[in-house]
Amino acid sequence: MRLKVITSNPGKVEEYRRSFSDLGIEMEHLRLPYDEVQTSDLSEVVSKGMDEIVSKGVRDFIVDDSGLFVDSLKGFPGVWSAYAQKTIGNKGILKLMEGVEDRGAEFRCCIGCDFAGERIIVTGVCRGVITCSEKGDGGFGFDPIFSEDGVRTFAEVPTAEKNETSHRGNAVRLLIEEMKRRGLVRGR
Ligand code: ITT
Repeated sequence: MRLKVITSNPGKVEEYRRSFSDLGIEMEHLRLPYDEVQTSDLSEVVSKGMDEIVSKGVRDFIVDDSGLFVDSLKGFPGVWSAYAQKTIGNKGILKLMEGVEDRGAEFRCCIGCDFAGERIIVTGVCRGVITCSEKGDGGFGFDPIFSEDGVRTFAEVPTAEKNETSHRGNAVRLLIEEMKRRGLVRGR
């Protein structure tokens, strides 16, 4: 069994490969641009994106829209995470948080999966804190400034360990549960 991961982000593909390897599902990276509608709802972005991809005749795929929501910044950068990452970057987020005591934040990941003609959309969340400096050189995006356990950032832990608690790992677990419930993959 094979699923295409439609993204411009190779870091996401690596995480999906790890998560799905136990189920014997192969992940193939496909760069296929699709419109990301402007909305405050990640699942709406995913759902509209899936319609567009299916209309191009592509099936059996995963799309993923994610974001970092910082409590003290009223949820910014949230749905503007990709833009914020490209413009102000991690240093810019740290600058906005200088002297801020409340470091709480959460990552959210919405996965849309088209498989065997069925559509599943799930969202995973991971709560943590924004660190005071960048740490680690693994992972991607906001990983060097986000810590789930308050000790190490996601850029300091191996991918398999990040998947155990991350927003994407949690979304994948929900997805696999639903795929099993619908009989799309085998397992209890
Ligand atoms: P695609 O839309 O092409 O899949 P993208 O990197 O633009 O790739 P998103 O819009 O979903 O992906 O992500 C918004 C931003 O959040 C982007 O800058 C990512 O690098 C970042 N991001 C997403 N998941 C992350 C994670 O697990 N760790 C750190 N940063 C993450």
